[in-house]
Amino acid sequence: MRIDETLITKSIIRESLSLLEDIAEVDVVIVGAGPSGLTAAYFLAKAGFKTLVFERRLSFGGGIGGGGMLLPRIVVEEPAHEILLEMGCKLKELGGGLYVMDASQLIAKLANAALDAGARILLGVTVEDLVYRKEDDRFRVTGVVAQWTAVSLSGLHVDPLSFKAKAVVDCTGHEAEVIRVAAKKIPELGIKLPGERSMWASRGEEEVVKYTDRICPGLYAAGMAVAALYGLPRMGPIFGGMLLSGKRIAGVIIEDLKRSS
Ligand code: 48H
Repeated sequence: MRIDETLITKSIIRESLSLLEDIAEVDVVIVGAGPSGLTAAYFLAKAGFKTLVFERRLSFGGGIGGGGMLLPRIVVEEPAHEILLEMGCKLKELGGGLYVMDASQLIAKLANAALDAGARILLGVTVEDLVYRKEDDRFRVTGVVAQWTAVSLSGLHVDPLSFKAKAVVDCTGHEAEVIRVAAKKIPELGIKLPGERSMWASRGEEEVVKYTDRICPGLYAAGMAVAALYGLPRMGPIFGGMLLSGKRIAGVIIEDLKRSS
């Protein structure tokens, strides 16, 4: 077989530009491809919404790959295990409603489920700002401002691009990076962001799901970003709360978008 280098170059450029043009306007932008972001992407794409995930790193999974202190297993509890069974994960029952599974399998299955459902995941892109409007004295987030992570790291002065979305979800984990931007740039929202509290697994798991919701029109949060936003306890390497938080925010957004259409 004769491989034409020019064809490789041209097809990558053509297909990538066509993708970028298509994602300039989507239904939902999810920032962060960790467990909460991938689960939210799965449920949103499955419901038929045009869903785009921006991930800063060149890999997905967020904190899953680190397991517990780098030991390659994670724990998940009922009823979140049902999401994983639906995705074809192998779980080992521990009793008391707890299950243990392989961390790399969780990353692969979550990402695969989101992609198969139709979500797009763009790796190596950092969301650095928001786009918002003030309408009738209310603030509405209408998109994100993103930059290639390599460019951000280089320190070069390169202007970013904006991506329009009806809903933007902060799934950036402990740092709650998108909410942090909103707190700084839209002080009228009165966001405090106290940061997560010390470990208390059962309370952390329950509360992270309970507090998962819309922050203001167009802006939502799931996963550890919710714990950082409301000062909830951390839970360690148990991931049921992250999955259920991702599923819950998908449900909230689906209702909001159906109502506004
Ligand atoms: C693009 C970004 C940006 C940005 C960050 O940390 P994550 O795994 O987040 P969650 O909330 O889905 O899951 C948290 C879980 O992994 C965890 O840490 C738990 C349960 N801890 C408990 C405890 O006690 O410690 O994933 C966030 C993802 C990462 O992949 C980041 O690279 C990415 O978001 N990210 N992507 N633009 N500005 N900031």
